[in-house]
Amino acid sequence: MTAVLALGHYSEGDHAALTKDLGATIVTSNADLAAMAKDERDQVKALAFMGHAPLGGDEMDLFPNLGVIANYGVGYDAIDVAAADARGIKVTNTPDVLNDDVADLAVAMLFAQGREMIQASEWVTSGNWGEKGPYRLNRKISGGTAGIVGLGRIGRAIADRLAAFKMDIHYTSRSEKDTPGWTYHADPVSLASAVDYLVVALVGGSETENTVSKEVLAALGDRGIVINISRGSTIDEAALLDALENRTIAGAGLDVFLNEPRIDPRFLALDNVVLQPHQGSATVETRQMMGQLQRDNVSAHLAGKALLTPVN
Ligand code: 8YV
Repeated sequence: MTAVLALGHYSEGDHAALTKDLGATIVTSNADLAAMAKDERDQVKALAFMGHAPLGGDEMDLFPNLGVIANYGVGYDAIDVAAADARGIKVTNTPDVLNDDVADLAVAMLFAQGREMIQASEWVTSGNWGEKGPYRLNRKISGGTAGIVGLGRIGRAIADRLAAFKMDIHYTSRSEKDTPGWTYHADPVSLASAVDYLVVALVGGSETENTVSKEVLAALGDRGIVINISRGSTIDEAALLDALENRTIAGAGLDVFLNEPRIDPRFLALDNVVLQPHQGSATVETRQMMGQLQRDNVSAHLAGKALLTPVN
């Protein structure tokens, strides 16, 4: 056993680097932590964490010498940071390196759903194009009105892309930003009533739970398309499913859900959605940078140096 324990389903490259560069022991589930022998747990100084299963004080207490939890991802809502604070444990994340990929996927889903690309592709592959004629007309996206829920680093990257499509940008955020020409809304209902596309780029966690509520979805209306690349928890999922089934909104592009990866089967019966398996940051290039940043934070801690991207 070594000073570094890694938890998660790592790519081959990350797996190799964790073991080679850091001599890490790798386990895949929270249950594996409690199964470790006490003398092994006592040696752990750093935990490289990947995944979305909750990591709380009980797990932290298994490792009396744990000094850092280095999260693989920008969102660290799975980690109880208050519990880490109380134990003097630092938490780090992997911000910025994934902004482009997550923003790209948000825009791709907006276009895929808006232009009905999945349905239109099925029109081709089913032979309908040859037998029945052209696919039905869909909708113009460029020049539309988009609302970004949460104008942080990723929200800004999405807004910049949509602005290039001549879209009118509205947003809601903790505070008004210096974004000339973009319209700030103090609350998400006001935002939703002003736009056709609602793109959710919030942090996860209890403070943003169900920000996109039944009322927000009603305000968005039947031309509305919801895009979510944040966390499933930011949307009232039952209300979203009702709205999609009853077509009180037009559609959705979703990369995140409650209870991933076993998502609500109601999603699978819908024909007005584009569904992705939480893959916003999942490119070879970006995952390499995320893995490197995670390992650099672990190395910094072991060397007694300042952490690169601390969150507490
Ligand atoms: C995950 C993410 O970290 O960065 C985030 O917040 O949700 C993703 O990049 C990744 O899927 C590994 O769990």
